[in-house]
Amino acid sequence: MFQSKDLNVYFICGTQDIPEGRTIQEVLKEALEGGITLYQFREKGNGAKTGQDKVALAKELQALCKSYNVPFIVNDDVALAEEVDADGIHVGQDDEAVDDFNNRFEGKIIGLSIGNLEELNASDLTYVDYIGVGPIFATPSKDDASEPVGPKMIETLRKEVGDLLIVAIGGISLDNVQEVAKTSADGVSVISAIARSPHVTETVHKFLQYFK
Ligand code: TZP
Ligand code: MG
Repeated sequence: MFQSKDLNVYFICGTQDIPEGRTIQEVLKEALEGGITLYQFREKGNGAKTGQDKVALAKELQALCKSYNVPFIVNDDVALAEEVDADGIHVGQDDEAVDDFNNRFEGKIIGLSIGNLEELNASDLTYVDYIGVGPIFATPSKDDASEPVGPKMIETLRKEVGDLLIVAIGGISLDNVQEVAKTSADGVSVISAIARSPHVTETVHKFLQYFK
């Protein structure tokens, strides 16, 4: 059963997010050692793998997650999520509509990005297990990110969605996570503050402290 604690420290990462001199396998393993609660494979942008290379990498990272009992979620790529039998799929507002694929993801985790009330009102959440809300702060990891909405957006959307799980995303670091932890968000989605940390395991430990 997918629940609030599964979203506490949700690590998102693709090869494009890894600093020079490191590998995604190394960084993910250290993040898993630290106790990340969910992992999303988001392979997109400059230098990202495609085709069979992407499939092979997904399978390798999925096996790593499995050995730590951490669910493996695929970003955007519904076909890949199906091919590797991922634990779930996360889509944005411009990706394939949840209504079009939900019947192929029964019993799996479905996440949807929502940036504001307008997007919320335009979204059917019937089959959605959690929403990703952001960008909360300015982010270095998404070229087409919209303007930051601030931690307040969590409460604005919380009033509308009731108990639906919410994870905050965008620019979240150990310097500002406290502001997010004070809201009703169930957790934080993080790319750079974990992927670029010189001490990944320790950084994850520190994030976890805010969601006990
Ligand atoms: N969606 C909204 S912001 C973002 C995504 C994928 C990037 C988050 O990365 P970071 O480095 O944690 O700001
Ligand atoms: Mg997307």
